Amino acid sequence: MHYFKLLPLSLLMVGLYSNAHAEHISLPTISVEGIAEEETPYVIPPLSVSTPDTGDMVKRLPGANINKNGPLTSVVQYRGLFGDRVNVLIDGVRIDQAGPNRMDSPLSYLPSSRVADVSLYRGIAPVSSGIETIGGTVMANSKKAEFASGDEAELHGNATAAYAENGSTRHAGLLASIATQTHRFQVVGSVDRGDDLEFDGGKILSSKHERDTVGINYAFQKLGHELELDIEHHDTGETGTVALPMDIIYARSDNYKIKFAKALNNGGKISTRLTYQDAEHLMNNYQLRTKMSAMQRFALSDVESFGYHFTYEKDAWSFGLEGDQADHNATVYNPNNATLFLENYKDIERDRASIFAEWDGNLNNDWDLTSGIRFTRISMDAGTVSTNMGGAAAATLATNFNNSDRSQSDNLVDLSAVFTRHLTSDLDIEFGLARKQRAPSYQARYLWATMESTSGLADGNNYVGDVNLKPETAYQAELGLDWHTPKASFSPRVFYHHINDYIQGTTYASSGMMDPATMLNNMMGGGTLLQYSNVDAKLYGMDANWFVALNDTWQLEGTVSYVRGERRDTNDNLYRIAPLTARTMLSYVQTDWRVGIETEAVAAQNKISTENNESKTGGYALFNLTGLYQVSEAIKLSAGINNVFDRQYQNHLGGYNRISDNPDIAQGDRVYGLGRSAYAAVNINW
Ligand SMILES: [Cu+2]
Repeated sequence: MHYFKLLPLSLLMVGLYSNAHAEHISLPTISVEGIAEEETPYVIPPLSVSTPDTGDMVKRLPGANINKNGPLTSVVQYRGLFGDRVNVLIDGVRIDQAGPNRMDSPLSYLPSSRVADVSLYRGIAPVSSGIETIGGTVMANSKKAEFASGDEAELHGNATAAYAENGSTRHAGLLASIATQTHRFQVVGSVDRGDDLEFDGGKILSSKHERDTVGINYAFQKLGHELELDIEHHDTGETGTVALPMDIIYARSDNYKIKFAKALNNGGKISTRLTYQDAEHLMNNYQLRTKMSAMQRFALSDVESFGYHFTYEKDAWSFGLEGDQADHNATVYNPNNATLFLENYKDIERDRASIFAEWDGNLNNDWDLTSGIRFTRISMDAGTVSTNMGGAAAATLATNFNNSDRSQSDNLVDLSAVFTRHLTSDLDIEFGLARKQRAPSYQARYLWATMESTSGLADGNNYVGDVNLKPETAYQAELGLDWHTPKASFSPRVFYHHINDYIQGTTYASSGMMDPATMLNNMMGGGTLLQYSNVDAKLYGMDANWFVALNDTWQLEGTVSYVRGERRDTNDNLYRIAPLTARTMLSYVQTDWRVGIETEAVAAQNKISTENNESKTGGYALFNLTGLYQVSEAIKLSAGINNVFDRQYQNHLGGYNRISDNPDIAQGDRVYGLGRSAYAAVNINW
């Protein structure tokens, strides 16, 4: 009984963007008999209809949050770890970023109008969920058509459209399919458009966005064989990223996937998957913002990657062989002098090869265990760079880099064991231990010029890399309860992460005024210069989700997330750690309509990173109204008002305004959160 699939965080919005074939959800669900324990991974249906950004759904998962660098540039944070540390899967696949600052973050590849669900492994991610899962695994899946149930071919589809007042945000998604019992063909597409967003006090310049996606998918199934082919094209147009030094002019990607699975006579199953991605990105600092001509720059970047994934599953066992190879480039140019260039990243290779074994089963009637081991080899290399920008200092840095030991490889070992003990029919206890590793990002290893291309850190500091960085090693412990009755549930988790060789910027050890990095940094404005280093860190905290049916029509539910991140080698804090956040929703539920009021209470964040020059933020509470009306089995309408009282607030994870010509937000101030926005949406299934 997948009871929780319908309940967490808003019954209110369930089904609004449900799968093309989703059946009418009969409500109230509190009469459902039999209560299951919380699902793994923990899934929520799509909730946000007011923004195009799937990050607004992900941040509703317990322990999850979003570092927002622009309206489409959401970087997943889970329990204080973010960016390259979190394994984000879109339809099961890890996507590489063409942008060295993660402007095309993985979530930007799946617009909210096409989302079927978002989920995460609470706490320790199983080793089978991916390579480099030190910060967990978070997933977003797109809507997919189903095979026909009868002998006849069937035509189905789903269309969604929404409008939000703030920024005149419009988005629409479409899925149309024709299917028999053995063949299925679907086309998907989406359109997102929006103008500059507003807060009580002005506008965020520039926070406009535009994005189109289109894809085709064919699937075949017969006698235990499954085959799927998928091609998608993504095109993000001019989109602001005020927390970063440049804005997106375009980010285009073609993603190909082929999957094959076969059920074996011995009861086992083999699955294979090949993926290919080709993405290109243009950004600049003068089209969506003003920059004096001497400082104007644009950058072209690209990534090409190939991935493979083979698994064999039988009974409780699964075995896998997988890997990927990514090739990155990024070059900076001066638009006013076509001869000038700087090769920021040149022929960067980051190749991963990995094997794993996992056992997921019942030890006896009372105990379940998920346990696995994974070995990974990561090989990285960079080409020789050149530049004619930045004078002698940059030339010296390039020469030093070209003479350095750029070819590096790391061997990683992941181990995990998560025990679940069923104490009573409605109470489970969970206990987990893991060791997880992550190799340095290509930015941390190969950033040779003093720049800010840091995988979306957005701390405003300039960085230099270090080819000799060691991998991060995390030791993780997790303890949780899962209490579930027909009328109420509560699933708290406490966790502790002990991370050795945590990669973080520390003050660059300059040899003096003639140090080439110091000289180049001074030439570029003289901001704080940090160098990626191995330090020691720990993170600990708790997160919980809960639900109470007050009576047949009223229900209350929510999540609370808290994390504390500290250095162990100094007494500093870690950078950009989500403040204590609690979401609470009170809903009134009828058979074909529902309304709710949600509060989002966020505490002040005073535990900031001195090393990163981070600034504090105050606490605030927002109120959102939501409503859903099921007109017929096929048509659902929804509407609501976010930030009803137009509260002015600054989200700690929202980054700093990098734009000099916004009269409403000073340069260097934290970007304001969105003001009031009324929205309406329609969802049609056929
Ligand atoms: Cu970019």
